[in-house]
Order: sequence, then C-alpha cells, then structure tokens
Amino acid sequence: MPKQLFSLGSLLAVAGLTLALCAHSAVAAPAKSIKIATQSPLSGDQSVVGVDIKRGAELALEQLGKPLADLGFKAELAPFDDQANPDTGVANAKRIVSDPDIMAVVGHYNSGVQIPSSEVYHTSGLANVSPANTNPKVTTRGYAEINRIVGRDDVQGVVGADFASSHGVKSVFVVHDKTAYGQGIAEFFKKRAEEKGLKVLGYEGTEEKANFDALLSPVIAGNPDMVFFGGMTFQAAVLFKQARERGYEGIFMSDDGFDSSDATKIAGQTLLDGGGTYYSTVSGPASVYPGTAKFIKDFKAKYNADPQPYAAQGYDCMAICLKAIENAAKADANGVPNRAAVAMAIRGLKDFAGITGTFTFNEIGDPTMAQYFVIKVKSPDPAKWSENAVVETLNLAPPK
Ligand code: ABU
Repeated sequence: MPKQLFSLGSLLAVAGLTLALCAHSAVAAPAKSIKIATQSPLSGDQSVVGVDIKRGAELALEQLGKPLADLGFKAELAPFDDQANPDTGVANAKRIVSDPDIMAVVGHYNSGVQIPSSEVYHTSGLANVSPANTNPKVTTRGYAEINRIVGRDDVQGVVGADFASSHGVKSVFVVHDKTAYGQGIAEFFKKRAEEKGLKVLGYEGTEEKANFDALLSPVIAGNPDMVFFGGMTFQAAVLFKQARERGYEGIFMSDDGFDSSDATKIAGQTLLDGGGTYYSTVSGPASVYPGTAKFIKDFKAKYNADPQPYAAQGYDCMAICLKAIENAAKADANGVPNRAAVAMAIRGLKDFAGITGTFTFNEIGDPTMAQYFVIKVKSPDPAKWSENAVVETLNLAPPK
C-alpha cells in the first residue's frame, strides 16, 4: 500500500489556494506592455542636452501614465542612445521598429540623426514626435507619422539675421559645421543677412573641434561686427574662445545648437567679453513658459539639477504620445492601439495643452504656431545657464 503523502486537510488547503489564484487572475490580468522609445545622445559631446530630453520624457511618463494604466496597459520607457551619430540613430531605429510593443518615439536632438532615422520609422508607420529638430526637412517630406513641437531653421535663421541687423551689425563672418542642421541654418541666416544689407565677409564650413587658428586668420583680418556659427556648442564655444584669445572684440551669435550649459563650461567669461554672445533658439529657458513651474520643481527634485534646454519639450512630446495612445486604444473595437492609429491620433490632436505651449499639428507635422527667442549669455557659470537673458520673443507660423 503506497504511503499517504498528503493529509486531507493539506489537500483541501492546496485546492483552496488554487481557486483563490484563479479568481484573482480573473479580475487582474497582467497589464499589457506598451513602450515609448526615446532617441537622443546619452553619451558623447552632446549628452548634456540629450540626457535631459530623455529625463523630461521619463518624468512625463511617471506623472501622466495613469490613464493608460486604467485601460490595462503598463507604459514603459525604452531609451536609446543615438550618440548624435546618424548611423547609430538608424541602427537603433531598426531595433525600435522591430519591437511590436513600441508605439511611438520621442526624439531626436540632432536633425542630421532624426532625418535618416525617421526614414526607418516611416517604413513601419511608427509615430515620431521631435522635441528639438529644427531642419525644415524633418517635416517637409510630408510623412504622416513625423512631427515636431518646435519651430524651423528657415524661420530661426531669419530671426537671427533680423536681430543682427536691428542690433546695428553691418558685417558678419559666417561659419558652419557642415551638418544638415548647422549648414542649413547658416545658409538661412546668410541669405537673410544679405537681404538686410549686411556684408558677409566670409562663409566657411569646418569639422574642426580643437584648433581654429587657420579659420580665424581671415576673421581677425576682416574684423567683422559679428561672427555667426551655425552648429553645436562643442565647436562654437571653442571657436569663440579662441577668437577672443586672438583679440576679437565683436559680437558672437549662434543658434539653438549652442543652447547648452557646456558653452560656458568651455568658454566661460570669454562669451561675456567684447560685444557679448547671443543665440537664437526655439526653446526658451524652462522658466519662460507659464506652465513649467511644477515641472522645474519636480525635475530638480528627481535629478538634482536644473533642466537643460529641450527637457521640457521632451516632457511635452511624451505627453502627446501618451494622449494619442490613449485615444487610439479607446477608438479601437478591442481597446488595443496600433501604430497607424497612434500616428493618426497625434495628427488629430487639437490644442493639446503641454507645459511649453498648446499644440496642433498642420498637415506636414509642424506646430501651427512656434516660439522663437534671442537670448544673451549672462553668466560665466554653467550652473546659471538657465538664467541667460531673453532679449526677444516671437510667435510665428511655419512657412507655407
Ligand atoms: N535644433 C536642435 C539642435 C540641432 C538640430 O536640430 O540638429
């Protein structure tokens, strides 16, 4: 006779536990995973801004994920490091589109990375909302899934040149970084400067990062009222510093790619000397927006630092993606969102109230109204970058 392994009591206890587990799973099925990817430089020369784009998106997901949780979804962040490199961005984009849980992408920082990466998103109908990319081509390809919440360089370049002209600048030497973004905005700036009667004493592209001696010789010889750089801080700040060290006393001007506390980390007081340093941008310091007080407080509490430029836009892009996923889920007969429905839902949002503005997208994915700023560097201390002085603010529609 086999030995009795369980008493009647223990068998009843096991049966009861099994029934209880079954009953529990009937009321609380595991939440279905939905992911929103971010792509931005999380390492390398431009990571100060890229990390904060991701942090802004992360904070929004934490604070605004409840409506999706109520619909039975677990919304998760899938952060990717594009290293400000087009090849890395495209390789990441291929991994992103092959993950069926990913419903949208917040990114990128660099237009030269966003443009080829979004070709991949476009092939699979995956929505992309950009917090920072300003090159016109981001939207002028007319892709239904690709959007941005900021302005464009064909407007930003004009804003910069108009500011220079109204500021008494009569001559300018224009330098750019040979990228889609930097060369693009330099061309828009130069064209408008010439229309305004400014004398363009030189127009040079360079990939140099460390020694601008050769480039600076004609700048110093020509002594323009202004040196304009189209491109990113890590080059511009070195160029400006070396120009001052060679005795240049005029005005520096750059663009939103210059808008990073790395500028004063690299060039410090030299940006305040002479005629000072200005930059145009499509992203004001977070404090200029009426809706950002709580964001700034929460960001500082979580990350122990002021948000860098585009962090608040990272928050808004995530908020837009979450709302669109919620709308797509609610519109689906089975309550399940898909990529095409999410892309359509983003384009269908009307007057979406973000913390940096109220967003409606036009037929190519530009915001129907965008803000442009001209800002002056006020302190050599990188920790005070967000205290730079806004000297001009414009609300402008995208070009037709
Ligand atoms: N506008 C952000 C800086 C760079 C870019 O668009 O490439």
